Amino acid sequence: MSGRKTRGAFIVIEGLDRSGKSTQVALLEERLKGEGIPVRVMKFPDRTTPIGKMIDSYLRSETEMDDRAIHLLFSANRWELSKSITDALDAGETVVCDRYAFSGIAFSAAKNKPGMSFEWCRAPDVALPAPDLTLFLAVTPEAQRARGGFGEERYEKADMQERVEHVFERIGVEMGDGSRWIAVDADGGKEEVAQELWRLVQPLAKGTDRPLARLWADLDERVRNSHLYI
Ligand code: T5A
Repeated sequence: MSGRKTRGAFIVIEGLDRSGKSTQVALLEERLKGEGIPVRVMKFPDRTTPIGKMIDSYLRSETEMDDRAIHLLFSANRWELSKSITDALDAGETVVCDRYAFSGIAFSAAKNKPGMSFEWCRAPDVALPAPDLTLFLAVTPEAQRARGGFGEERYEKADMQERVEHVFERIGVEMGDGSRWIAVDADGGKEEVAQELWRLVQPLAKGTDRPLARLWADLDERVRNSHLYI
């Protein structure tokens, strides 16, 4: 397609449970395809891989697991698929991803367990491909609970969701200048939210010439450089 840039854009949709992420990812995919833009949709956890199957069983409360172990599996699930993300971007596809490392930090740090500080929870995801844009779907607890299926899985409890939201807020603040992380009011109707998301995604729809960044690359570099002087 004319006007395409050197690589596809990496767009992540984040939010609390039942905030409408999957609905919006599907509408965004449809919109991008309608514009003739090649799209790759991804979702984390990806429950189809062997690691993903272990995560699925845990989320359905069919198995128990140490909190630190399940955290590392969620991250491993992203690393095992990270090459598919970069390959798709290099091939010029726009990658639209339903949840990513931010959920990994938020849901684990919200447990407030020994050894699970914010920094510890972030560490395994440092250097993953960084999204060009993360859209955080903000819903009120009332809207969240009114939506179909809430309460079926392990983390879908009001107090847990409230703690998760606080961690997401911290992540949003730390993401910096406001161009890479944008909170969107997602209490409205599906089409209304979709219009707003499209307004934000459209400037990236034809891809980008910016080199793909790595998540929290500054932290990674600082720590690796300090090791050179040990
Ligand atoms: N998790 C995830 C971790 O702990 N660590 C990690 O690293 C990762 C990646 C599963 C759990 O795993 C945790 C977080 C989660 O607790 P999941 O598979 O993404 O993650 O599961 P859910 O968050 O439950 O995702 P869902 O896909 O079920 O919810 P969505 O995608 O937010 O919501 P959606 O689009 O399916 O919509 C839910 C319902 O609401 C309706 C829909 O029709 C549907 O019935 N709806 C609306 N209704 C009214 N107005 C709107 N605007 C609506 N939008 C959707």
